Amino acid sequence: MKVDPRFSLLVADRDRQKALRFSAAEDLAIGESATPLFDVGFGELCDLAEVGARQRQAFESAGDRTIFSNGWQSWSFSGELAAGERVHRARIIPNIAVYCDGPGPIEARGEILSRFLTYIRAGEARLVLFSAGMPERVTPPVSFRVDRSNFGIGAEISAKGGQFAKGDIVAEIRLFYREGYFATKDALRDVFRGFGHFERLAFLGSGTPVVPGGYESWYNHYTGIDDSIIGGDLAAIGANDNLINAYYLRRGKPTVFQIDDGWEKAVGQWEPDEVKFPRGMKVLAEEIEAKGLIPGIWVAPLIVTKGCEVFKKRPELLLRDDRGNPVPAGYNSGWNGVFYCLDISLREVEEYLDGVLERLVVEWGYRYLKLDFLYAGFIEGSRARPVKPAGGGAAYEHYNRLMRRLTSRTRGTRGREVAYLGCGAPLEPSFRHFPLMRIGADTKEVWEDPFLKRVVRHQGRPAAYTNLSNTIGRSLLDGTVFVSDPDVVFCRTTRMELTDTEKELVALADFMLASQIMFSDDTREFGEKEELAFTARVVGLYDRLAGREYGAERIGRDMFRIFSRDGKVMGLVNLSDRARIQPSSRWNLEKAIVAHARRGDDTLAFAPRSLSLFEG
Ligand code: 9PG
Repeated sequence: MKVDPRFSLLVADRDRQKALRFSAAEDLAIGESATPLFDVGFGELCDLAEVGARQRQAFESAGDRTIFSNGWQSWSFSGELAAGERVHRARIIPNIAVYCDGPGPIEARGEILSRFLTYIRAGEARLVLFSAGMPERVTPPVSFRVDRSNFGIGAEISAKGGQFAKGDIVAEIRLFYREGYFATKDALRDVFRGFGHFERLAFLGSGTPVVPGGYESWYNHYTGIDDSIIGGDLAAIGANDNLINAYYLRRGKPTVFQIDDGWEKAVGQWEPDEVKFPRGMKVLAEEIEAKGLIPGIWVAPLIVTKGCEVFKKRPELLLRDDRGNPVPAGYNSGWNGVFYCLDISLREVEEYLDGVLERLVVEWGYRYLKLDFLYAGFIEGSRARPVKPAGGGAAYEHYNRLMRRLTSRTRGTRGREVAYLGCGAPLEPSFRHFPLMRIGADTKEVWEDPFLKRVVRHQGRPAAYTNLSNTIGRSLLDGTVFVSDPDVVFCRTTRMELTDTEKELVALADFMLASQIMFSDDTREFGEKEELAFTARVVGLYDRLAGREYGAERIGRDMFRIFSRDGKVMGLVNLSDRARIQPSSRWNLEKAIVAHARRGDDTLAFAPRSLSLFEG
């Protein structure tokens, strides 16, 4: 292993894994956006992980080796890539690529960039590398670059502006070899249990993983909300057998009712829009609470749009480039184009945002805070306070300090517990603050938006397809690193381009491979024959599938096996646009739980965009 001379390495055995602990070999001031830690060849990695000779041979000769790529933030792509496959970067609108990229150079030809964790898989065999961090100390986020041709791996940290004294630990990388999905998952769980971060969510549900659920306004109304629309939604939730009432509320489970984007004066100005919400937001939180639901609200604390007050009146709070111009943090056509972000190194920004959270949680009484667009904390720029001891100099140190403060109100009004959901958030820097985390792109009432898919090619584009591939791709993180929020399940038929089979696929994949079930339909539109019948079927399936742990594994492009730990349930997910033929010997149509398959001679043809499940 070639270790960068600025660091020294200590290898230890922990949790039946190798712990590679890197510390500063000298006093260091980090000036570059990506600092190399080490480079290692595949053979040496196998030696280090004590992979036996036979397994290693199998590894090297397998025809179906894949590399796991985990994108930087919630909306970035995550999943296994086979030879020749790559993730597209948004084009045409460069400020959209900013969303998903993360710090450091984008991936070069011939390599796969993966943040936080990566693995190489051949059949059941997995060689896994990840940044385990340390519960007692915050370390910089780690990126891995895997060479596609020889599986050599380079690792680097993102710590620009940071300083380390000689001997300071800069990273703890874990390495292990396991066979099987659940053996891998257990190894991750062993490490992240040490952070104890799930305990903060105990009130949202019982069991592991916790399964919170509820209503959110976004995919129902988008920004078109007002006091009477929200009031109407609230009244309607309990009025029929919709998913949230049937599966959560009526069964006495904690249920969220979350107001999304559209309540505020402007993105970056977190006061109620007085025209839409003349009674203010506090009274709504009380009304939600009075109905026995947990009041939730959306806020994007780190970003500012051109129209908002901070942008105009407190320009000194904005992150700037070295010529003094505000740095774009993204592009959103709904927010009249380019938007910007705050300089999170500033005390004034911390005080200002702390005041925003104080208002939402303490003054108004919201207890489920969806903090969105958090990736903006890592946008590169010249931060005003780069030097210790002003609070740490690197983005990850500022981010950590700020997020700790913004999520510090764990009890709101009358001592009731508060939960924070991270969204659009950098995963490694966020997990200890946001055990509840959006792990994928927005789902949408359409499988793919052709313009976003073919023209913009943004990896985090809102679409059922991108959403599902992330839910599957990140299933190893659910219940280990995160209580995963896969975004919403749809049961509606109006304003809806997904077929029943596609909606069922979303509903089941979310339930089996992630934790939170959010929902965003207008339940007043629901009729007995269609929406309520569909809902009853989903609830029936949830009840039948509950109590087991599930996993998924890629078997081909857009094709996945799905299975329970106990082997009692198995199935197939086809995310492709074509029917896919599989040998029928594995599946017994007589024992189907849900099947979208047609029998051929010795084969089954699985319908496009479908999930089939069988009793094993
Ligand atoms: C509110 C929304 C909802 C939603 C969030 C986030 O990459 N994109 O183009 C992109 C667009 C919108 C978006 C995320 C990504 O939506 O995920 O649930 O809260 O903000 O504006």
